[in-house]
Amino acid sequence: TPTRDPRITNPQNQHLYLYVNKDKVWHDARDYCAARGGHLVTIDSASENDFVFRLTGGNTWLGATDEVLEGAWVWVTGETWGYSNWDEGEPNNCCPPENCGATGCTPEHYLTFSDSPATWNDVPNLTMRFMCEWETE
Ligand code: GN1
Ligand code: CA
Ligand code: CA
Repeated sequence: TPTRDPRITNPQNQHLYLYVNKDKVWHDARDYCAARGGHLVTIDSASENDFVFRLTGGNTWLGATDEVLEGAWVWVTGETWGYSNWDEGEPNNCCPPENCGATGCTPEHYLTFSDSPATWNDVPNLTMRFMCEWETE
């Protein structure tokens, strides 16, 4: 018998989402989703932001980085950088050298939900849980 598809549909855009309860550095989370035909979650509206936050509870990777050019945030899908929901004062590329992540003292090049619910923060390459998204079946 086939197993039930554990992905959850967002009624607003019909995209499918899967919460992955594994701690990975940002690149490994990105690659995990891509290997399964999806992508690390991207957020293009307040409603999608709310949907993803409710399912994850935060402290999870979002699918954007400015590692190529500091301050130039890009989604893993290449979709337009339009909607954003930065916490006050973010992104701040904060805190070197004491702010160190799983791959060493990397700059804050990776996007996550902040301590303030559902707002965004840039952090170094920590390990975090994450969500994958599929735009089609
Ligand atoms: C700070 O306050 P806290 O620890 O949640 C910083 C963030 C950094 C983070 C790194 C206002 O957040 O920008 O990404 O440390 N917040 C401020 O751990 O400076
Ligand atoms: Ca999306
Ligand atoms: Ca920050």
